[in-house]
Amino acid sequence: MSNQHSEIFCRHKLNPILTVADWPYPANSVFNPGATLLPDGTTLLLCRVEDRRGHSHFCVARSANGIDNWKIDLQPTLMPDPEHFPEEVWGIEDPRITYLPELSKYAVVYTAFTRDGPGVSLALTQDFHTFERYGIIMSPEDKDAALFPHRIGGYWALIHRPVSAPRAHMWISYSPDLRHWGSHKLMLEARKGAWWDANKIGLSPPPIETPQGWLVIYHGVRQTAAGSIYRLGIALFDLQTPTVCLKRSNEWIFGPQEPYEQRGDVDNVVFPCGYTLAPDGDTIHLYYGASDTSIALATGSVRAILDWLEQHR
Ligand code: BMA
Repeated sequence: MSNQHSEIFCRHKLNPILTVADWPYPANSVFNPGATLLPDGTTLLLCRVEDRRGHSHFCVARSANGIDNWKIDLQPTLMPDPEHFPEEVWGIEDPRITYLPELSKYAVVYTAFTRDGPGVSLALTQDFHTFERYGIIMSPEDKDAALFPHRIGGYWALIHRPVSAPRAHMWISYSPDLRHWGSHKLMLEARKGAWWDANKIGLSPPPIETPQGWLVIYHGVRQTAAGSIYRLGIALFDLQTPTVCLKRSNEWIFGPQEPYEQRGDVDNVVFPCGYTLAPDGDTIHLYYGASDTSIALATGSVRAILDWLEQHR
């Protein structure tokens, strides 16, 4: 069974594909990138860069094949702006990119590290040079958020992860204008007890639209005597009513296995914030942070993931 799992997402042999050694300016680590495919086929990663104070900002890396020859912005692309957005006082983290055809803009939903913990912030951009900040859209403690690419039933929809300690589940909220959010509904609950996804789960990359439903890759956090283990599972949700979960995997599909995933600033973490879908509509490139230290790539097939989910739900 475990051999089958490793076939769902196949690690690239050049992993980790980006590390702080590649960076054009001093930093501590680069990880948890958002991802998108630009109209000319270029892969764009919006990388979380942690500086040597422990504060994070974003920096763009571009590559023609999404694997190597990355062109990295020579300066930080998006810095926290605590003067105008006080919620960004301790940095910005974990960007998730969704292209919104209705606005011809990319939405970047990210974590603002506020004095009271993480909150969810939104910025729009057309070119990844200038950003239109919407500020904080979900108050702390909340994170692991991304937008759906288009309105559902006339409203924008956001998946996010508020914390109601000691448990944390995935919720969905709706907005007419991306600024005012309501109609909050529970979307997916963390399991209990010994499960790999007990007590704390969160969205990983933005939801993937398929004919069968919204395919969601989420992380489960298992607390152990030696620390947490971050692993990935999948679930499928109804296209019109994404609060309805059609299928959920019982087993995780991807977890820390290689040395660069098991050892780093935070051990035993695989944390994808973005994917790109090839023009064939099936080949998925999943970009993930490994141990809060570097960026790695795993590839898969959406069709094969859906088949596996059918067999393992
Ligand atoms: C989560 C987030 C991620 C991080 C992970 C492991 O809560 O803060 O940014 O990769 O923990 O440290």
